[in-house]
Amino acid sequence: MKKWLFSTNHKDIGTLYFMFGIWSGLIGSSLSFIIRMELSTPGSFIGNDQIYNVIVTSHAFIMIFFMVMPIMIGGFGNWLVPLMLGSPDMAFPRMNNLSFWFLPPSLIFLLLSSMTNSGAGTGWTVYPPLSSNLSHAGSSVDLTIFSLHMAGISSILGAINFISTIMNMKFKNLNFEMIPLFVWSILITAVLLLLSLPVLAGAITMLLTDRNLNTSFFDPAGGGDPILYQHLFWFFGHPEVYILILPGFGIISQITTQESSKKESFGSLSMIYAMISIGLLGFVVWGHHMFTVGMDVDTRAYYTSITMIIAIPTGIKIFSWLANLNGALIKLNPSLNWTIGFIFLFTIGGLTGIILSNSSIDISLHDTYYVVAHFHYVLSMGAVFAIMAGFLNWYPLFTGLTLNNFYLKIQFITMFIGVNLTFFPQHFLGLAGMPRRYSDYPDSYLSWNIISSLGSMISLISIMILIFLIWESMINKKYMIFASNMIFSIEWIQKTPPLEHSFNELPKIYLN
Ligand code: HAS
Ligand code: CU
Repeated sequence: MKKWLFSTNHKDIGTLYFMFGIWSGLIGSSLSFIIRMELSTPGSFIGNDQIYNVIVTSHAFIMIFFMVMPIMIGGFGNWLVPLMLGSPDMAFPRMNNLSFWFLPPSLIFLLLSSMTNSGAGTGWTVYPPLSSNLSHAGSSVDLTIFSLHMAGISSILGAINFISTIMNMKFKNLNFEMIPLFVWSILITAVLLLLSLPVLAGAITMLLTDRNLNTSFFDPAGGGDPILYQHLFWFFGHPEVYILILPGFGIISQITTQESSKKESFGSLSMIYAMISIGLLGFVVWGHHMFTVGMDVDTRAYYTSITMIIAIPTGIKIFSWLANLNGALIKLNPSLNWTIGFIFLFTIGGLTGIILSNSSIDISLHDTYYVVAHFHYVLSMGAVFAIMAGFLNWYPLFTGLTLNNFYLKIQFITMFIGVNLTFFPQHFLGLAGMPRRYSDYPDSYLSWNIISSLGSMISLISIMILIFLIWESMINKKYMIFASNMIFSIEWIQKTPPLEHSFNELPKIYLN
C-alpha cells in the first residue's frame, strides 16, 4: 500500500481530496453530457425515463457531494487553512485521513445504487412518496441513503476538524479580525455543515425506516406527512447551497486582494460579517423551496421577505470585490479571468434567485428550467469558476509546477462561451414552462434545447483542453521555486507579525 494514502499530513490529504474531486467531476460531467444528449433531440434518445432520472439524480449528487465539496473544503481547506493560520497541521490529523476515506466507499455505494434494480430516479431531494418502497422498490434508494450517510459522516468529521483547528491552532498573535477571509469562509461553512447535516441524516434515516421497518413518518396512511420530509430536507438543503458557495467567496476574496496589490481587502471586517449573516439567514429561508406545497399566505410572505434580505450581505460581497479591483493596476492572468467571470455570472445567478424568491412568481416557475438556470449560474459558473480561479492561483503551491498561461486563456474563453450557451437559454425554456426532470418535451422547446446542448459540447472541449494543460505541465516538469506570493495575499502578509520560518521555504519544504 502506498504510504501517502494513509498520510496524516494536511497537504497530502488535500491532494487526495483534489484527485478524488477531479475524478468525480469527470464522472459528473459525463452524466451531464448524457443529459444534454437526451435533450438535444425531441422524442426519446435513451429510451427509458427511469434511467434518465437516475442519471439526473447521480449527476446532482456527484457534483455536490463528490466534486464541489471535496475540492473546496477538502482540497483548498486542507491545503490552505493550516498554512494561513501558521499551524503545523490540522487539529486531528488522523481523523482528517478518515474523513477522506469515507468518500470513496460512499461514491461506490452511489454508483452501485444505479446498477441495482432500476436505480434511484428520485432527484437529489429524494422526496417521498416517489422515494418510498411503492415507487422505488428494491435496494437502490437504500444504497443511496447509505451513501449519503457516509458522505455526511465524512463532512461532519471534517467540519469538527476545521472548527477545532481554526479556534485553537492559529498562532498566538493572529486575532480573529486578522484571519484571512478564506479561513473565515471555511469556518462558517464548517458551522453550517455541523448544524445542517444531522437534520438530513435524520430525514433519510426516517425514510429508511419508512421503507424497511414499516414506520410511517412520511406516509399519510399511517398518520405521517410527506411535507415533513420536505421541511427536514430543505432545512439542510438551503444551508447546503451556501456550503457550496461560501468557500468560493473566500477564494475570490483572497485572489481579488492579491491581484489588486492593495494594502488589504476592501471592507475586510464587513466581508466577515456578510458571510456570517449569509450563514445565519441561510437557516431561516428553507420554505422558499416549498412555496407550492400549499402553505398559507403569511408564511409565504415571511419566506419571500427573509430570502430577499440575503441579497444585502451578498451585495456587500459583490461590491467589495469590485472595490478591491477598482483602480488597481491589474494584469489579467488566467486566475483573474475566472475571478472576474465569477463576479459577473454569480451576480446573474443571484438575481434570478431573488426573482424566484417571490412566492407568487415561484408558483409558476417552480420545477421549471428557470430554476435549473438559476442554480447552474450560481453553481456551474459560481462554485466551479471559483474552484478554477483558486486552482490556477495556487497550482504552483500545490504541485511546484507552472501552467501554460496562453492556452489557459483560450480554455477560459471556450468554457465561458460553453456554459453561458448551455444555461442562458434555459431561462427562456423555464419562462416558457418547460418542466425539470423530464426526458422529453414538445417541439416548441427544440431550438433553445439544441443551443443548450451545443453549449455543453463546447464545455466538453474546454474540459479536455484543461486536462491536456495539466498533463502538459506535469510531463514538462516546469518547476516553480519561488511561490510565496501565490500563497498569501498582500493583506495577510502586511497584517501578520513575522513567523519563525520564512514563507519562501514552504514550497521548497513541500518539494523535498
Ligand atoms: Fe438558490 C433554488 C433563491 C442563492 C442554489 N438554489 C435553488 C436550487 C439550488 C440553488 C441548487 O427563492 C434548486 C434546488 C432544487 O433542486 O430544487 N438562491 C435564491 C436566492 C439566493 C440564492 C434569493 N442558490 C443560491 C446559491 C446557490 C443556490 C448561492 C448555490 C451555490 N434558489 C432560490 C429559490 C429557489 C432556489 C427561491 C427555489 C426555486 C424553486 O421553485 O424550486 C441569494 O443568496 C442570491 C443573492 C445574490 C444576489 C446577487 C448579488 C447582489 C447584488 C445586490 C443588489 C441586488 C438586489 C436585488 C438588491 C442577489 C448585486 C434586486 C433584484 C433584482 C431582480 C434586480
Ligand atoms: Cu434555497
